[in-house]
Order: sequence, then structure tokens, then C-alpha cells
Amino acid sequence: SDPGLVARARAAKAALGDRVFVLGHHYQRDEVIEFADVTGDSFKLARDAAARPDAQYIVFCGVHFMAESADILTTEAQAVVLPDLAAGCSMADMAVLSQVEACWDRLVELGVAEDVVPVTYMNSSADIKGFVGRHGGVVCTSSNARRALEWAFSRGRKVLFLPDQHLGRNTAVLELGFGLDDCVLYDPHKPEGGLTAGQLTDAKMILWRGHCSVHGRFTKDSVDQIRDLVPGVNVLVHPECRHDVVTSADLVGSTEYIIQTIESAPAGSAWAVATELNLVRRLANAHPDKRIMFLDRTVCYCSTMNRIDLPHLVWALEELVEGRVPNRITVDPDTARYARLALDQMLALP
Ligand code: CIZ
Ligand code: SF4
Repeated sequence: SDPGLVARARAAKAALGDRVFVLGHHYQRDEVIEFADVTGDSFKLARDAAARPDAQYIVFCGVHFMAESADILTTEAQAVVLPDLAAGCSMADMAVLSQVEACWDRLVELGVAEDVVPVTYMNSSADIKGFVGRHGGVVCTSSNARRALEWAFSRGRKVLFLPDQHLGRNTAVLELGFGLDDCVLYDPHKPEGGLTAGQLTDAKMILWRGHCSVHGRFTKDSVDQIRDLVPGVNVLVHPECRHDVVTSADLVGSTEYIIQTIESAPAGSAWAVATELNLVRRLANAHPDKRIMFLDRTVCYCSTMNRIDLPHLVWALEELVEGRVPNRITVDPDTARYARLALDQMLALP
């Protein structure tokens, strides 16, 4: 990266000292990760931010919903900064509060809402987490989705899973032993979700029709192709991938799990990995003794994650040095209170 920008980033960080804490999501560019005080998945980063109440500014190199979660979990005196406000998440955008409320109204109308526990993936807006907290539900990540679903099914007969259909389906079918026909897909763009009253009342898992625009693009064909091309390859995929991709893979798990698996893999082993490309590249560079490939070359970076680049980071840091707080992400107190309930419920999972 541009040496002038690197020097400016260093100087701004040095000027801010302990007042600033820079968080870098695993899917961020190398040029940004270089300046992160800590790296992690969205959940780990939110907890890391909460563990630094002395840091006045939290610069979140990731996407919008992650910065919201950090704001919810940090003190009021701390400001969470997102270096580019256009860094959203297409999956989180697929569940809008008014749509989820319409779905809930339909469940109320059918007389089944009391049986339903809402569960939302961390990758959702604070509004959606607040909705879930208001209705006695829980947030989950890709590492605790199974425990979150078990907890939800101990409280109700049905789950409304938001917004990632794949994580919901993969967890219900592969980890809880549900059948594919126990799951229905609620499409917010169709009247009544595109489901009959019978389908909605009979289903155990109501899956919101959302997906990740990166992980959702890997195909079973690419798994078959890599197995032909690289005999003995281990296929390692994220649970945001489609069900047939996950069932044809060797191992499935969260971003943190993928990193640990690669780190502990024996030298000489071959891995085809289906997750964000920045992370796969970084793992490949860090482990030249292992053969690490991206599962499908036609899939590309998460475009919104990639919006955070060194120029945006430098700009944000220099604004802070000047005493201005750019791009502050705040969640209104009422939403934050209920979202916090659903997040705390996740932290209390057995
Ligand atoms: O796909 C993502 O954005 C993930 C896995 C985020 C996270 O860190 O939970
Ligand atoms: Fe959203 Fe997918 Fe990008 Fe993650 S990788 S931020 S889920 S679009």
C-alpha cells in the first residue's frame, strides 16, 4: 500500500495513543488489518470493544451491523466510528423491521405467535435484534447457533430464524436432526411470505429468505470440481453456504473455527476454503507449508467489507486527531435496551 498513507496512519494512531482502539474484522483488507489492535469475528470484536471502556474511540473496520453491536455493548462515553458509512451488509439489509413486524402480525393472526421464539443471527441490524429482544428471543453467531436453537426450542415449539436462511437450515437439519420439510421459507417480498396458513402453522423452523451475497455463491459443483482436481483435498466451508455445499464439504464452521482448523492442520495438507477471500488469502500467505485454496475463483470479495480501505481509515483517524468524531454509529436507547436483552441471552446460553 501507499507508503505515504501508511506513515499517516501510524502517526495518527501514535497521536491518539490509548484513546483509540482499532478493531479489524477477519474479512478486512490486509492494509487495514495491519493497523488493527485486535482482529476477530463480529462477536469477538464486540466483546473486545466492551473490554476496553478506557478507549474513547472505537474505530470499527467491518460493516455497519457490527459497529451497532459494538455501540450497544460499550459505554455511552465511547464513540464507535465506521470509516465508511457505505459499508453495510447485504444480508442484514434483507430483514427490515417493518417486514419482520408484518411477519409477526401474520403469526399473531394465525394464533401461533405464542409458540414462536425469534432467533436472529448476529448479522442483522440493531432494529432486528431489538425486535427479537422484545419478543423473548436470542441472538446467535455461527459458533453458537446450535445452542441458541436448542434454547429456543426449550421455550417454544417454533423458531423464526432471521435473516440467514442457510445458517438456520444448516443448523436445524445437520445439528438438530430436523428434516428439510420441517423448514419453510418466508419471503418478505411476497404477500403473507409466500406461505399458506397451513405451511406457517405446521413448520417448526420458519426461515427468513435472506442470504450472504458472498457465501451464498459457492456451489456444490465447485466442491465436486476441486475434489477432481486436487485428490485428498479437505473442503472447509462456512455455515452461511447453501445446504448442498455444506453437506458435500468435509468440515463446516464459523470464521474462528476455519482459522483454527487451518492453523492446526498438518504441513502438506490441502484445503479448499469457502469463506471471504481476504481471509482465505491471508491464511494462504501465513501458511506456505500448507496448500490453501479458495473454493471457487468466480466468487469475489465482500464488496461492502472492502469499502473500508486505508484512505478511509487514515481519514477517520486524522479526524479524531483533530478532535472531530466522524461517522459515529449510535443505536437509540430503547432499541439498544432490547437488543442488549437478546445479546445477553446469547451470552447466558449453556
Ligand atoms: O459473514 C460474515 O460477515 C461473518 C461470518 C461475520 C461474523 O464475523 O460473524
Ligand atoms: Fe454481509 Fe456476507 Fe459481507 Fe458478511 S460477507 S458482511 S454476511 S455480505
